[in-house]
Amino acid sequence: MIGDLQALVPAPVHVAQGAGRPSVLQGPVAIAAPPALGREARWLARVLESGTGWPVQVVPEGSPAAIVMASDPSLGSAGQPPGAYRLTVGDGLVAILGDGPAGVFYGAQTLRQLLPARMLRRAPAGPVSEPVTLQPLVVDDRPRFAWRGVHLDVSRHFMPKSFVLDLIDAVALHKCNMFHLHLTDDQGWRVPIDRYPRLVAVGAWREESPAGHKRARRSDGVPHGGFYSKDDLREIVAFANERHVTVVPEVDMPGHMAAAIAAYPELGGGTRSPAVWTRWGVCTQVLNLDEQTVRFCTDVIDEVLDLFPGPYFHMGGDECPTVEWSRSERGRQLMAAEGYKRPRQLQGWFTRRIADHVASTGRTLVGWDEVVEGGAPEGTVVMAWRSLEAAMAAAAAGHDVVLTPEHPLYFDWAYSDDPREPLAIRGAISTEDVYRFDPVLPALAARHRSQVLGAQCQLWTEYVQTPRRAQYQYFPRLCAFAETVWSEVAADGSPRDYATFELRLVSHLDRLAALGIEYRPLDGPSPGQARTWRDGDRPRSAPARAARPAPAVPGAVD
Ligand code: TNX
Repeated sequence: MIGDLQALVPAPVHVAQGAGRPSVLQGPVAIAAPPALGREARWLARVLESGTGWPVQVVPEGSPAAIVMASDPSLGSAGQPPGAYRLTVGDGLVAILGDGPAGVFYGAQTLRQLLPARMLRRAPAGPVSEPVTLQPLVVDDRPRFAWRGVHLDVSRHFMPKSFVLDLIDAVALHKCNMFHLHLTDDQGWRVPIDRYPRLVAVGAWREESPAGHKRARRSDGVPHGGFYSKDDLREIVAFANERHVTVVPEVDMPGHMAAAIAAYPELGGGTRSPAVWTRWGVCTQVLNLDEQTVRFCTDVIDEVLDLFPGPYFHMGGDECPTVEWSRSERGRQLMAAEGYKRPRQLQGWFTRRIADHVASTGRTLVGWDEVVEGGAPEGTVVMAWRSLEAAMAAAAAGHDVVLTPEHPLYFDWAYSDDPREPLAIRGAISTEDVYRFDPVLPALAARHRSQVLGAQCQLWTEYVQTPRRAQYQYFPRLCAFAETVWSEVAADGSPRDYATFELRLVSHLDRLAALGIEYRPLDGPSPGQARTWRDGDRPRSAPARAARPAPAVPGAVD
């Protein structure tokens, strides 16, 4: 039994031996739930039936059932993020008590992890599954942070909808609850906007991409692109919603807009010939500050918010060079009219225009930490990516903060300096580095602690061309991340123990395998995942051993 308990990822707050006889699950299974938990009950019935082949039925509360779901608001407490639950196994029963639907959902996720890993498959592998005996136990659990986020960049490389859905499923299995979709950037626009059809007709496609590392300045000559339909995005939102995941859409502005400017050149500064960008990095071409351009942005936001009914809108705001503004007539006029001394203040002007509009829709604005420099309006949630100091500055300025530091939460970085690692933007961030990260920054004044909503891991996809490669970059780092945002640290403040996490992780990898997730093995990439060396794509910091030519491995993705 202890083996099973140790293998729960993320670790629950408390697990104790339960009372009574073991509980045996076998088909047919009934799940009793009140109407308010119908969605959670039907979801569990579906995944259980798929993975076991047992007929699973949802029945009204009070009916005889092997699994019972109920809400008990006293499990939660004021100031505590929703999601607390108690899972009790014993005397033939599995009882899932939650603080509400979220808690019941997480209790059900824990139940899935108590079953053999093969039951996470989408159909039974072999004859209908044998009965499963569960030893008596009580799991008491609750989330540590409200924002347990996973980010995906679908601009640099378009990722098919099927992959996005599978990823959201895995995000929910790990009890994360925010999914940040980076929908637009210099290299591709992925969300259709009816009022501006050229955004996808033109902006979703680029002629080619860098080959190897961007430093090599080579191109692959292969067109790339794609976009979701509005119904695809509605489906993604509904799928996430069923799993207690909120989708946060990002339309990055006023920088990172070359794809939109390629579609509508009048949005730009006219200093470069407009084209969907085919390089990686920071593009000096940005939105101009004309009133019509602000109008374009608010029009786009209206259509995006129609698709994404969640409480947040992310306006990006990162890496916006001001050279075009300083040189433009409009930029100079605005600076004089507003009495600005530095062109960076123009970004503050732009942010406030967007913020006013977002506020009028009743949503909360989110931005990368650069928005603080120009002066972001009160109430803006800040994602601190450049440094922990940026997080502290944002908190000191009164903002709620989500910690997204590039080290160790940028999963586009390589896992290690091993020359077999597939080509990555930088390195290295190990699963252990992620595990050791704690969103409670020791240097943050106690009075600002409650402004830390949580943390988020990012997958930028300049060097991540396929879903297989994305899975490699996420897993198992995402498993470690989930524990930092979900699981409480010891009451005495002692650091988390990576060795015991790794023991659980080894069993947890069987679950990922059953789900078909091509994670990175703990001892390094498999031959099919390892990189093939090509001229010019060696990382600059590659150690001497990289000089030895690696074998040409068929199936390597870059
Ligand atoms: C910085 S993080 C960026 C992205 C890149 C990423 C690569 C942020 C807000 N901007 O545009 O993709 O680095 O790691």
